[in-house]
Amino acid sequence: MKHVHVIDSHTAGEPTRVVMDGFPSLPGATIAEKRDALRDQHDKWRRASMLEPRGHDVLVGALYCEPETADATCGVIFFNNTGYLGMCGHGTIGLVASLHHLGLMAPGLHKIDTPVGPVEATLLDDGSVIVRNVLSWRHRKQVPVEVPGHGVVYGDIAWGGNWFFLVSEHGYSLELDNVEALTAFTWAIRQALEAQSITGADGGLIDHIELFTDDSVVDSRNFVLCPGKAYDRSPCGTGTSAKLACLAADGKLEPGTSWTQASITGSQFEGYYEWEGDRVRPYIKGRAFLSAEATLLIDEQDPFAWGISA
Ligand code: PYC
Repeated sequence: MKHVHVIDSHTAGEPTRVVMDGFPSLPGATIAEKRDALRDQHDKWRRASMLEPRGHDVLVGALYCEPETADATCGVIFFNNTGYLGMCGHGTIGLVASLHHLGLMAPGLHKIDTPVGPVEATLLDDGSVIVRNVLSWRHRKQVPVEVPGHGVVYGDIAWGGNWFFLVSEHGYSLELDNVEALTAFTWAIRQALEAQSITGADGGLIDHIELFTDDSVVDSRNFVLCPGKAYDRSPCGTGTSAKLACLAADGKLEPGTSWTQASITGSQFEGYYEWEGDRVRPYIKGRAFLSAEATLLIDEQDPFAWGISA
């Protein structure tokens, strides 16, 4: 029997499963190299902990790692039901809450190494966390994509730690009772982008689609389709970072000014940014709550020991 020690939490409704130990040790001097080793040599461990019967489509995993740099508290590799994420805002907040629960992280500022560069997380006394994300920017503005069954859709392509296609003109109601139609629409956009070879910089796969609408209470409400076709229950930390980059590029939000982003579930993140050259440094504030501390058991004789996959 194999044992994997995990801490589950949710950040603004979006779940994170932090893997503390039980995965094989990974070769590599950097977190990106360790991520590659996990993906190329040990991917079944991701599948076992993310897919049914132990996981589900909405879950994001966070493998707790030794830091890559001397002054970091730890490193982390994010993954989900289909593969690997560069950065994950809600997952970083969940990681911090989990490490605090285990007595491994005190309130204050912590550097965390990720495959796409270091981020910083400040754990506040009230349990909320401010993530200083990787540098973010808008790569292209109002890019047309022909979406079969929907016509031409225009969106900005921006980096916030993952690649996003951000659409404001879409005619859909961003309400929870409309999730099925929103999922079908955003999945069609995602497929059309791929089919038409519309990418982020250096051919980066655009694997997150984000729709926006006005919100009656806060600055904006979004619907975010994640790579595995589940929608983000939180406002998405990297997606909010990409949004801040677009607002900054359009001159619609001054540096240091607070932006409150609501999700389709009504949960919220607060964000602001600073310019660093021609890119923006996003700051995202949110809070995670713990939901389980558990040991996953993997019995090699179980036909679904390594998850149910197509
Ligand atoms: O919060 O950055 C985020 C995120 C990415 C995918 C799901 N959540």
